[in-house]
Amino acid sequence: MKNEYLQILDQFNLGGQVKEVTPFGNGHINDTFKTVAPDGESRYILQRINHSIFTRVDILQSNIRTVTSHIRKKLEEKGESDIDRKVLTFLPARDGKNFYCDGKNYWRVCLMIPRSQSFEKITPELACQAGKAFGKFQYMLSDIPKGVLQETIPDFHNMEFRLQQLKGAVVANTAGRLSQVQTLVNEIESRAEGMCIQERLYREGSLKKRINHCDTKVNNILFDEDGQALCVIDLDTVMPGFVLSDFGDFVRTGANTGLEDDEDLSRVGVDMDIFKAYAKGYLEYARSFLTPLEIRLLPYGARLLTYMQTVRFLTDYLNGDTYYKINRPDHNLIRTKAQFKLLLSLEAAKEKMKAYIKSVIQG
Ligand code: ADP
Ligand code: GN1
Ligand code: MG
Repeated sequence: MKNEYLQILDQFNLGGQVKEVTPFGNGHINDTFKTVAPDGESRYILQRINHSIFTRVDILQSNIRTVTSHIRKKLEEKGESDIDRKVLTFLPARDGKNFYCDGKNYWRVCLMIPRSQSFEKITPELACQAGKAFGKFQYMLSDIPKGVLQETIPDFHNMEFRLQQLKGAVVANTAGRLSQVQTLVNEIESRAEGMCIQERLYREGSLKKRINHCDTKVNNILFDEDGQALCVIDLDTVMPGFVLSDFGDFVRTGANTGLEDDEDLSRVGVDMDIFKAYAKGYLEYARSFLTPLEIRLLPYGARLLTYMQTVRFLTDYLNGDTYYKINRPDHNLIRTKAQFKLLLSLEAAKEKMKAYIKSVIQG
């Protein structure tokens, strides 16, 4: 009897052989596997989509199809070489759909990008490459007409909504943890109004929505053998939203001298070299489509996404850990404290960041 994963793979038109399937990557949300052929080659990536988080798998996969074919077209128009390593290729299931449901779980398959590597640890060189890759990604998607892509997680990076969720969690106090985190709740509340600027500007008509990746971590880029960015991956959260998401979330994840769940808060702080390298790379493409207001808001974006993640981890802690995978009982509290410490460092570095962005723009 074949194992579960090989049976799932049978539902896709692979073309190549598969001997075994092994876990791959370390995300918080989906489960990723790579296939191994009898000759030892890994040709396919199999993913179990977390459908309690992505409840509309049809919308999710249709967004991904739109995004990958749009990018492919752009690369072809530009006459780029090696396109199959610069954009993901998803394989249809035997029934023609771009995912397969086994009755319980949802699965998808894409081609493994050959001779690619990904990095968990960042350097200024990689940050600059990542900035270019995410800037170019947003640029290539900037002409997708409004309404074509839907929000795969409604209000995903909407700060007002995330604060409402926290409020709900505080009132419900489901896990009985509120008294332990009251000081953090107060710190968050005192910053709340200032952190909802984008939603306000949008209502006033001075900020528009753009297509964002919404999970701009360095490990969501594949690099070639020489460390040049090849391809942006992990497209589940590509959706319309506010532009600061992709700048802010990279600074939050990449320009932290500590870990996202560091217990030693003295290690957590902002790494200005990474910030500068990412900003420089990002602006190389993004300056052509960002408005002066959006450019001015970039350092704020770093604080915003870090604040938002503090709110999200704290909400999950108060709710009794229902969203993020945890590996110890107080994992979400540790994450909350580390994010908050990073926020304090970003607040302290605000003027330096502004000055740097200005210097890049003035060239
Ligand atoms: P998640 O972060 O949800 O686990 P990803 O799509 O980011 O899922 O995949 C996890 C890791 O698997 C990536 O960081 C990358 O190292 C590797 N990976 C994913 N897709 C590919 C691909 N098509 N080719 C090569 N490596 C891949
Ligand atoms: C989740 O899938 P992963 O681990 O890259 C989350 C992000 C958070 C991140 C916190 C769909 O991302 O929004 O920023 O954890 N993704 C979703 O590290 O909620
Ligand atoms: Mg990923």
